[in-house]
Formats: sequence, structure tokens, C-alpha cells
Amino acid sequence: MPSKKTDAPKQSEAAGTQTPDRANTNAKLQSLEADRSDATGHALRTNQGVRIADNQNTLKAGDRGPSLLEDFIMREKITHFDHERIPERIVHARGTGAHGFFQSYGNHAELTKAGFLQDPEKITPVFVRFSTVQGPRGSGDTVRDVRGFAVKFYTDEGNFDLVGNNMPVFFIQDAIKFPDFVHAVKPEPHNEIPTGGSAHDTFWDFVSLVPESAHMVMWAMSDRAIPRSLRMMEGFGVHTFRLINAEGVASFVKFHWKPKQGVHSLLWDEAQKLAGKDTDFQRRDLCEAIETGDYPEWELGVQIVPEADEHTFDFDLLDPTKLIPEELVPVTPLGKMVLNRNPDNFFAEVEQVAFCPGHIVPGIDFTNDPLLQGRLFSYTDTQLSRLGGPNFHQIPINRPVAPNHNNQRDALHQHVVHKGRASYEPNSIDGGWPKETPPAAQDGGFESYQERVDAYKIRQRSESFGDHFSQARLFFQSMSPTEQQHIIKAYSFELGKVEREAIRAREVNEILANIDLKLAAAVAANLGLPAPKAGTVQVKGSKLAESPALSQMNHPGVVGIKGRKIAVLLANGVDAASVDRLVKALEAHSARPMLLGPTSAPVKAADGKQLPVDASMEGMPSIMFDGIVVPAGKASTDALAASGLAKHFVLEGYKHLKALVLTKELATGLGLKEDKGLLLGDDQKTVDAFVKAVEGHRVWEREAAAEAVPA
Ligand code: HDE
Repeated sequence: MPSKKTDAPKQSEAAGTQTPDRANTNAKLQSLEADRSDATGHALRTNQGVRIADNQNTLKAGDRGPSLLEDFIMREKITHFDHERIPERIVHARGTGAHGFFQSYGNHAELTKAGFLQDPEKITPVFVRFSTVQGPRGSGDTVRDVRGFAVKFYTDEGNFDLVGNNMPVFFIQDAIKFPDFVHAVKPEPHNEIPTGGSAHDTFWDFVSLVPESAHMVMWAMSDRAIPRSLRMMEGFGVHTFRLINAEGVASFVKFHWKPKQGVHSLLWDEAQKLAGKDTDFQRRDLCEAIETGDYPEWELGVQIVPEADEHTFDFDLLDPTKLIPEELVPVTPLGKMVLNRNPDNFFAEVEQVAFCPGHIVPGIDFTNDPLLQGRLFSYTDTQLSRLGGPNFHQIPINRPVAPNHNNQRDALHQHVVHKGRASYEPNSIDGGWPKETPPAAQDGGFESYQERVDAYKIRQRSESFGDHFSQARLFFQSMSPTEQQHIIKAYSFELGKVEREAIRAREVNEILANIDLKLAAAVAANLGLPAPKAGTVQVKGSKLAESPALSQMNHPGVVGIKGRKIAVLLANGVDAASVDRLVKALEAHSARPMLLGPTSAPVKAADGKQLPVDASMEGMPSIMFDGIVVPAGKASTDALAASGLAKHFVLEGYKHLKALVLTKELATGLGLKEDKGLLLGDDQKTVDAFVKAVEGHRVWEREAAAEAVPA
């Protein structure tokens, strides 16, 4: 049992010094704001505060002479510049972030004593960083990859970091395999190719030799790995955690983030083209959405498993390659997160933010998931080299809003001027402060959940971690036919890039054949390999035949077409009234119409008016939009029909199954037939049908017809 200290601070005694002080939160937040520097109205100065008279010229011996070493202004400036970069993250280097808040839907005291989940009035600030895993800082946003979904809650009781992904499982079961996995997926060591992707020999060599990766690889080959937007992804805590209430009763939980925007993906062709045409596609999308007030929102929920039910599943709750199907344990909503503020400075906030799964608060605790256990060590360790020392928690973006007095001292980049003479405990010189706080129902010190451990010290994987294929099969069989085809194509594409035939064959025969023979046969056919007749192991299968929650088609979202980008194609001679009508109708649905011309120059409407455009069709190709609208106008339709650029724009949108409003002449000229999402005219009925089609994200019924259109 934890020792109870009798000289612990009373709440009143400790206010403002040691224990969490809710009243102080706003003041603390304001003090974080004080670190934001605005130079408006200020003189240019050196780091020592000296006003600078000339920022254009180095001090030289004569205007054509050598530079002088004594130029402290030039040397300070260049020295600082020379050290501007810090090491990028070893994984998840490419990312972007946003500020926001979390608000609990109610009082969840029966589940946890964590303060931020007790009070629906309480606003907890959050900072979120989304990322890809494989690529370096400058790599493309839309590559096929897992997305990081890391949330820092600045709670009154300390920071809680939920460092998750947009997929609910992981590639490996034990932390000791992480360096192997990462080395395999990273670019090949001899030529550093490929950047940002897993379509290469070392990745497939590793995963085909490590069957525990089968389930996660299936997710990575699904549409989840190419999200349309960071706003349209689910997030998962992956590991099983514990929530503990004031009575000490613990429940196992899996954390989920459900996007109000729905779960939607790019098509593979779009993802590849975007990686070249707009490397920043997803960070731009998030930034613009927040800028225009379309604040993305997620619901935080948990799947709850009472401790007594730990062993009732046909998989082990501690195995991070398994999920709990939502049909077995539904997700209980706890609260919402809204992202409503872009960072002021990317480096200071997004680059310097330091997450760690070990950052938890009273009422939350870990389990013995061996992957989670390893992560508890890794994140702090990596920050030491990335952020240069153990004081990274003092960097503004990492600083908790709760007070954090202790006896840790000095070290690189120490920002705090510690007062007091005693930096040890116990002490009598400073009255014994800072003191421990015993655990309590509320505002108590952190107490680890007391779990009895009685075992041999061994290096051994539990037998309950041994089934690697049942859930991979459940995933594949829960997909819609379209999603299944996308998965087959993704395996075929990636394995098609693998040079060593033995690796391709091993993946097909020893992994895919154990998941689903139809999947294995289809991939084998695309690779020119014989279809396997049977798997290599006995797969026990899941209790469920299907889990509809796994198909993203079943997560359409609840915000309609809010924030969806619609291209309005213009050319000289366009009917200005038609443009106006269409734009207003789309804006009424909070969509974001953008006017595109053949160039960035304004377009001359039929009535002679100049219509300024937002961009050219070349500058913003169809792959950047969710739908395309062509307003009326005979001359403009003729001009679009004669322009290769415009024709490609419309045909590509059609091929990518986007909703289109076209003029009859243009559709006929391009050989396109009306369908559920290809609509003609510009009246309200047409707009209503268009809105419905954009809501559906893609016109899936068009797939067969679109096959014949060149990419
Ligand atoms: Fe990470 N991971 N990870 N990871 N991870 C890092 O920490 C690591 C794992 C995840 O936006 C690193 O600060 C180990 C699972 C995200 O800053 C590093 C293992 C999940 C981010 C690290 C895992 C994640 C990271 C690199 C296996 C989903 C980005 C830079 C035991 C639940 C956070 C850093 C951000 C980042 C280690 C496995 C998610 C090296 C050892 C499982 C979202 O510490």
C-alpha cells in the first residue's frame, strides 16, 4: 500500500504552490500566452538588446574591403542561423498541428476520477499533432501511410497525452521489435529510396516474415492509409488503458476519436498525384479549415471492459495487434474536441511539442501491453536528443497549466530561476516544501493502480498473442466490395514494386493465403504468381462474421458538405447570374466554392463584367476538390470544350468519381452520361442533387463507367 504522509499539504495551504489549483488555470494560460512574441512596433535589436542601425551590410574595411571579425551583429545573426535546425523525429517527422479544446459531455466519475472528465462546464485546452510515419519532414502529405493522431490535454491535474494513430492496431506486439520494424519501413539504406512509402523490398521482407504484422498491414493497404483530410480520420489510442474511479475501481478501456466530418479517403491515383502537385495538401487543408472557421470536431469515446471480463474475448486485451469489435463493445461517448486555432509559429509549437504516452493524470493508468510498456521509455528518451536536454517540459508548448514544483534542478536550457535554498526532500530549511500529496478522491497525488504480479522473469510471448490472422480476415471480410478492390490493388501495387520474387511469393502464400484465399488469388494474379490453394496455418476465426464499424463507408459524418471544396470552372463568356446562383447555393451549405479560370487573370462574363478568379485550373487541379461545377454560358462552354486543360479537369474529376454539375453541351462533348452525381443545369434541384452526391463523398455507382476514362 502507498505510504500516507501525515505532513502533506492541506488544500488551502498548498494553493498556488504545489497542488493543482483550478482557479489558477486561466492565469496560467495567460502566462503561456506571454511567450508569444509580436514584434509589431518594436525596434530591431540583437539578442543582447542592442538596437541595430544597419541590417543590410557587414562591417568591412572599406566598402570593397574584407569583412571584420569584430562585427558582433553579423556573427550573432549567422551563428544563430547555423543552429536553426534540430533533429527531426525518427518516426512521425512529417506533421502539422492545431490548438483547440476538449469538453466533457457530463460527469464520468463512475468511470474515472480524472478531473477533465468530471465537469461539462470545464474547458480543457488541447494541442493536436497529426503526422505520417515513414517520411522525413519535407515529405508528401498524401503518401500511403499510417497517420499519427497525438493529443496533449493541458488538464488542471497535469498533462495527459493520448498519443495514438488513425488505425486501431499496430505492426508488432513487443517494443523490442520496433527498431527492426522502423528500419525495414524507412527508405532503403543504400540509396534512401523510397521517401514516404512502404512499397519496397525491406518493408515487405520484414512483414512477410513477421505474421503478427498481418492485421495492421491490412489496415495500411486499405483506404484508411490515404485519408482525404486529417479532419476526416478516426483516431485510436491503440493499447488497452485503465480508467480508475475515486473508489479505486478500474475498467479496461480503448480510446476512440470519431470525426464529425465523417471518415473519408482519397483515391490512390489522387493521393499519388497530390504528393507531387501539393506536398502540403493535408496541412493546408487543416490550416485553411480552421482559418475559415470550419472547426473540425471529434467525439472522444471509450470501449469499456470491466476488469472481471478481461479474459472473455477470443484475443488478448494486452495484444496491440487486436481491436475490440465495436459490435461486441460499443463506444461510449465521453466528450468532444474542437480544433479552433492554428499555431502562430510552426517550429515553436508543432516541431517542439513533445508527446509521451507516459504523461497521464490520476484516474488513468497503463496496462501490461508490452508495446505500451516500451513506449513509456522511448518518448522521453528521444526528446533528450531531439530537444537537447531534460528541460523540454519548460518549452511553452509542452508546459503544463498545472503548477509543477519539484527538486529537479539545472541542466541544459534551464528557464526557471528556482528560489529557495533546499532542492531536496525531506528538508527543514524551506519548511519541507514542496511536499507529497497523498492519493485522494479528487486533487490527490498520482497513485499507480495496484496490480498483483506473480510470475517468473522470462523473455517469452504469451500464447494468447498467437493468432495473427483472425482479425485481419475479419477486417477484409467487413469491407464493402469497393474497399476490398482497393485493398487488392494496394497489395498488388506495393508488391509489384518489390524486386525480389521470393518476398512477393512469401507475402502471398504465407500471409495473404491465411487471411483470405480470394484476396491472395487476386493479388497473385496481378503479380503473375500461382494462386495459393490453402493457407499455411489453422486460423481459428473470429466470433463475428463481420464488423460493419470497420468499413469507413459506414461513417458518413454529420456535417453535410460543410468545408468541402468545390471548383467552379469559368471561361470568357460565362453567365454571371449562373455563377452567382451556384456559388450562393453552395455557400448556403457552408461548402467552399472556388472560382477557377484558364489562367489566374479575371474572366470576362457574357454581360461584360470582369469576374476575378481564385486560381487557375492548372494551379489548382481537380484532385484538390470534392466536386466540380460548370455554370451556364454558351461561349464559356465552347471555350472549356476547346481547352485541353479544362477537359482534363472535368474528365479527371469524373474518373475520380466526384460529383459534377455540367452544361449539357460540355457533357455531350466529353462523352459523359448523366448519373447520380453527374448533373446538368444550374437550378435548385440540380444543386440539391449535387450536394447529396458530395455528401456521399464519391459516386461509387460510376466506378465501372469511369474505368474506361484515361487517368
Ligand atoms: Fe511512437 N514514437 N513508438 N507509436 N509515435 C514516436 O517519439 C515508439 C507507437 C506515435 O506528433 C517517437 O517524439 C516506440 C504506437 C505518434 O510528436 C518515438 C514504439 C503508436 C508519434 C516513438 C512506438 C505510436 C510517435 C518519435 C513501439 C500508436 C508522433 C518522436 C514500442 C498508438 C508524436 C517522438 C508527435 C512518435 C517510439 C509505437 C504513435 C521514437 C518505441 C503503437 C502519433 O519515441
